Amino acid sequence: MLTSQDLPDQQKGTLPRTIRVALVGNPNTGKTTLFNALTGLKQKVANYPGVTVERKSGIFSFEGLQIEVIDLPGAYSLRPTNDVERITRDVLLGMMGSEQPVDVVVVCLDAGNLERNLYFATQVLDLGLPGVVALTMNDEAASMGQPVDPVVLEQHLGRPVVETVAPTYKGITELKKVILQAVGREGEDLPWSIGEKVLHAIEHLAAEIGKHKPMERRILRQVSVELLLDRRGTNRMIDLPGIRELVGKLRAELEWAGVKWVESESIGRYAWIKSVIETTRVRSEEKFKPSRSDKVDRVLTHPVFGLAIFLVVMAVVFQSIYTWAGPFMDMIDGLTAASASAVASSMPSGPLRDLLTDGIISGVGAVLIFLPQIILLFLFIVLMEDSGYLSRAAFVMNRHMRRFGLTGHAFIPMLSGFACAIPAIMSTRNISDPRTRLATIMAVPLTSCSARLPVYALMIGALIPATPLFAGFTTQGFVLLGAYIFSICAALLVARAFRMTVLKGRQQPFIIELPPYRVPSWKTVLNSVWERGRMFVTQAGTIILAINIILWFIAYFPHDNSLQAKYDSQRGAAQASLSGDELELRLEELDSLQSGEMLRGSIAGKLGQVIEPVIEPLGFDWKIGIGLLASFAAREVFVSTMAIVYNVGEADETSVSLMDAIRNEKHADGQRVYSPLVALNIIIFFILACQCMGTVAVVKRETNSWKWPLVMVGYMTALAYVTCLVFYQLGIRFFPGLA
Ligand SMILES: Nc1nc2c(ncn2[C@@H]2O[C@H](COP(=O)(O)OP(=O)(O)OP(=O)(O)O)[C@@H](O)[C@H]2O)c(=O)[nH]1
Ligand SMILES: [Mg+2]
Repeated sequence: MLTSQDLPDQQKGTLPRTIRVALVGNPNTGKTTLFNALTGLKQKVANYPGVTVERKSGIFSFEGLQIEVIDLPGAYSLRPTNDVERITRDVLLGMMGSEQPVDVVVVCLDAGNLERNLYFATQVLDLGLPGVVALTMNDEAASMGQPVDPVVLEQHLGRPVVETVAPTYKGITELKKVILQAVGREGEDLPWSIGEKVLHAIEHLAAEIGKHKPMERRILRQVSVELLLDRRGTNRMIDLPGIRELVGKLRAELEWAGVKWVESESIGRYAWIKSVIETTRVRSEEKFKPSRSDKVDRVLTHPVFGLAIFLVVMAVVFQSIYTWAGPFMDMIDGLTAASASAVASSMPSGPLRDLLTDGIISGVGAVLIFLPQIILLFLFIVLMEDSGYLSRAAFVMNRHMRRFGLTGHAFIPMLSGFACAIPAIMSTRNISDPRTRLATIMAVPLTSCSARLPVYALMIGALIPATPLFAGFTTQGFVLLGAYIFSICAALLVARAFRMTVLKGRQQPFIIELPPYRVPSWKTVLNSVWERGRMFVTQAGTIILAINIILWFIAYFPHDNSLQAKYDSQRGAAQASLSGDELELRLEELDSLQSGEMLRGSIAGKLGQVIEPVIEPLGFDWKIGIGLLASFAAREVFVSTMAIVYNVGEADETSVSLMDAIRNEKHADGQRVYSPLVALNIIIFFILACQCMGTVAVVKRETNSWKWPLVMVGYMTALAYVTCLVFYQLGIRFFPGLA
């Protein structure tokens, strides 16, 4: 095994204190899986291209040395076509602010896609940085009867090639060793040729740029190739004095000489790559098996069957969220109630006891009860992502997305929006057309994120009957599916509205790589579900807890003690004149009247009443108003606020669940507050309203301006209000049975 003592002297002397290593390669080649295996971190991995969109770094130590690994977004070329690819280029060329250039670059090569992968790999190796090649997915290639021989590949590339299967840690130690050995060893040029005339032009240009801006030779060469050959180039060096003119002149000269400069690079590289590939594929005893993926794909990407299958998958997902989560939810509910009554019976009555039972235990419990549903939702999302199904769904949806001015690329952010809008908005970086990207950013916050799920689940659970429909599906599952479909439709329509007005522009072609189907790795699945579950619980235990405490205070104070006396005397009167069930009922009624009156007098109650006139036409009363106000902090807070508002923790023997409280809540005139119509309207409001500060912040960051986040908040608020108003007003006229 190699230690720092084994290194050659000249290398030891120059060894940096921390060795910086960049992981690069085409999208979906296993870079992040490798990164996680090297560093022990848990960055997101999934089986579709474009998962990583930011540079992420982590440190591990090996043989007494510190090694910093940088995981980069996948790229198809060093001539970037979108922001994600730009990051990779900038890191490799040391153009990332004040960041030091990397010491070693590890190129991931997917053995199943060697030809395309080698295109980018050779571009990177041409930079001359010390390089190592990680050959990934060779296990898959072997099972298809087409493994790649790493030894032969190593001879061609002139750099060490290590076969890795990161999900099982195969080759990781070997890779670490090879990385250390590579430090300080610049790579030789690869034996392919771009053509003499083009080479000459590149050198001419490099010399000219070098006069204005001294740079390392390899960077200079790279910049010159980019300026000369990339017609859509975004490199700012073009603005150096005289360079734009020189580029024009050199191109004209090449054309004059009959040189196809645009294709010169790809022709040269692919010619060489072909010769490499012919010798690296091991002719396996087993015959090459045509992939089963192709047959499956014919069905899953079929315009009609594909769409039908997608809808069935979604229906199963949302019905299972109800069916499977039920028993676990009951368990959490039971635990919450038990702990509230345990606290209540062990403490004297008073504000502190009320705070603990009503504010903390039942508030946080009301949110935690939805943990099983969140976990199931994430389980399904991960399964779709890691099996490779997501790209197929995007492919099927492309033709439908086009009608809305988007492409299939926008589908992935929209579907990941079911988890959370923040990473979904970041993943729009994969969309290269800026207008399509902005329209997608504006629309994604409408897709139904997991923070909304508790609100839907509460409303549906309390007010939509679980009438069986067919084959195990119930109305509840369908209303939930409907909420998600509604959110997607709203997002698409909004995108279309933007694309037809302020973000008008031509449609870009849609190209997506369909990754091979993979059995999702249980590690990825567990990781992702665990992380999400942990986040949800942490949030319930911190932010939501804090907001609950504040809410409890403003819902409790000013506490009018004379009210207590008034109701106590009425209770005394009832006890003297009534008995049995009648007495029980009267006492319950007095309890609810008292808490209603107390809440009405509290700060929160006053706030709710201030906005009541505005929300009354939507079918919402002032208590719901308190919930709406509070949910601007975080959507889940709506649920815990309702628990506080309806005094759910009231720890006596007849303690009721939040759903029962909602079902039984009445206006002063005895009318029920909640009807199925009101429940649906609350769901619609939560789909459309912008109630997430995190989203606003990420839109500000991604668009680099305040304009777009403000546009987003404005249109979402208006859309939510107007839609709910129209829905409710039409509903009470045409469907009085639901009202
Ligand atoms: N069979 C096999 N699967 C692998 C291997 N390495 C990674 N995977 C799987 O390949 C998929 C893609 O892995 P990622 O690590 O997300 O790929 P990436 O290169 O980071 O992708 P982007 O971030 O989208 O560029 C996941 O489903 C991994 O579980 C490997 O060596 N063999
Ligand atoms: Mg990645």
